[in-house]
Amino acid sequence: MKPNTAQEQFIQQLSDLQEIEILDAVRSRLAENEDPLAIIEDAQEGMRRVGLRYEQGEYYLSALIMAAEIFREIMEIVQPVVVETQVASTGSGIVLLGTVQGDIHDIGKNIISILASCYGFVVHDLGVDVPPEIFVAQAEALKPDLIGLSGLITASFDAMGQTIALLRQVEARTGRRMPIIIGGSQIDEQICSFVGADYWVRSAMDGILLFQRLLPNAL
Ligand code: B12
Repeated sequence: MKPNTAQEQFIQQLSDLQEIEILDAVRSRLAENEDPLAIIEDAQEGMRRVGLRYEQGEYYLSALIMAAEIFREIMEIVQPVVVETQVASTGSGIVLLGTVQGDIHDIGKNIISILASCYGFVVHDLGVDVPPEIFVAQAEALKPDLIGLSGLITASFDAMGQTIALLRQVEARTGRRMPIIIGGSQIDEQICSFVGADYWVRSAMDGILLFQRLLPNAL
């Protein structure tokens, strides 16, 4: 869907790294009872544009750092509202989550972690730059019902593939099937089949809907 003018202004403010203006806009949107997830989605689009401007040489690394800091501040405001409004324990089950080795992007993964907890899943978040062996050890110890891998940089796709190959060996050894979902702004169908994952998503809500579809009554 094409953003409307107010939405476009919001996205552009984040893309322009206008910290004060964007935080004010977040507060006003919440005051008008807007869905906090719609705010997060627009902020995600703003971040995508920051990334493009970096890719095109208009922004330097410092802009990515600044954008991450602004997003952190946005989440500080939005998160309590998400927790308050999204409580709907319609799903259940254990989710093992982490950003794969070599990648330190965690903003999207953290949103998934918060939302999945709100929706009744038990989340074990291993953090960022997680080696394949740690995923395997935790998968064996925690016996998750599904595994979510996050990765945003091209270099992380090999790590995803290695992690998934080892997790498939655990499945073969134990006879326990663990659906594997990958997520991140650069992920698509081609990467999903390249790394051997079962599913891929690029939005938090699509991720949660998928979790619910896969694990309606896991506990
Ligand atoms: C902020 C940012 C950073 C911050 C990250 C801070 C942090 N704590 O995460 C910092 C400054 C550290 C950073 C560093 C780098 N970055 Co950076 N970064 C970004 C940026 C602008 C935004 C990412 C973001 O947070 N988006 C907002 C969140 C909410 O969206 P999201 O991550 O996509 O997550 C959503 C979905 O994808 C999904 N999701 C995500 N994970 C998962 C997992 C599961 C299981 C599920 C279900 C769903 C799911 O749900 C989330 C919520 O809806 C992106 C641009 C982009 N298009 O992504 C570049 C980008 C990812 N970075 C890029 C690069 C190149 C780098 C660096 C290599 C730069 C450098 N020269 O050092 C380093 C890499 C460091 C490393 N080893 O990881 C490139 C990657 C290009 C590529 N193809 O490899 C991008 C795409 C920018 C660009 N267009 O060039 N970066």
